[in-house]
Amino acid sequence: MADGHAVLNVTAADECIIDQGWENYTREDHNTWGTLFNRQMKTLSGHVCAEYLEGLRVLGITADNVPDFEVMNRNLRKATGWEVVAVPGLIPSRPFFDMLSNRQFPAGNFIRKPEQLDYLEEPDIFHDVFGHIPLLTNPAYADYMHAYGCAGDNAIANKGVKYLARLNWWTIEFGLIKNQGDIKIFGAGICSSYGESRYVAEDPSAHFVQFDLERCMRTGYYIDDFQATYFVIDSFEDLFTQAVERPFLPLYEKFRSLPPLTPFVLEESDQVLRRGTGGYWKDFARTKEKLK
Ligand code: HBI
Ligand code: FE
Repeated sequence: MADGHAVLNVTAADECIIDQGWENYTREDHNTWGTLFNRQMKTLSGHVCAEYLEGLRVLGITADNVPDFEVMNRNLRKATGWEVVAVPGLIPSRPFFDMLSNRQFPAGNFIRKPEQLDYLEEPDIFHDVFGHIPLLTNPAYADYMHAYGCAGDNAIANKGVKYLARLNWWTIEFGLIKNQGDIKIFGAGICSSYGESRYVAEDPSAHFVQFDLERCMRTGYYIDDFQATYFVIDSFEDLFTQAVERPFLPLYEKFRSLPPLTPFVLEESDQVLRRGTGGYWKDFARTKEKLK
């Protein structure tokens, strides 16, 4: 999740990697992790996909303490060949994509302060690890993340990062998935957010629309509020297939001359799975603001 925040100005991936410094976490840090973990497990219960819960189990991620990457990576590598590497925060797109293409997920090693429980500007270790890492134990999702990273260089060379960032936003960060006939959460930005996970689970305002690659690449977003629409995939296998079966370059060319789509208005072509009430957004003047 990188938008509009200070980003480290290095280029090579290995220059961004730091030691996690697990022994430096204070009791307060471990307590903050535990508070966030317990609160989210309660909020997500019954609403998060089975593959996510399986990932927490496989990696032994619990409320007890901030996960130690060295310990967690032993099981993550065994599951899908991925590993988590510590970075100081947001990194430039090129090293970010390079790391994903090497099956390395860059996770900030800092944790928010107790007074920042509900929202912080920049993704911390709770967002990156509790949000993003469990699903990397799922082979199809792990392959999707790898394919996503591999698309980075070509996107940078062809002014397509905006479209990749949107695909990232509507799937990796805020995606929903069909699970045993129900619609469940898988996006890291929802899993790690108290407010947004409750909004998705309990508030009828948002539309749920069938995932469509072009619709997602063309749909802008606001980085600091809940979504007006969530896109729903059939399965991680289907998401991977859709991401790799079509070359992205022709899409970048096509989109360049088209206006962005908005999550506030349903398109004729949208396969609507749930029409939201729009209640949360009805008084928001910002729906005119520029979308990313
Ligand atoms: N850096 N640490 C980190 N985490 C991200 O999710 C991230 C990033 N840098 C760039 C970036 N994301 C975006 O460019 C992508 O979401 C497209
Ligand atoms: Fe993120």
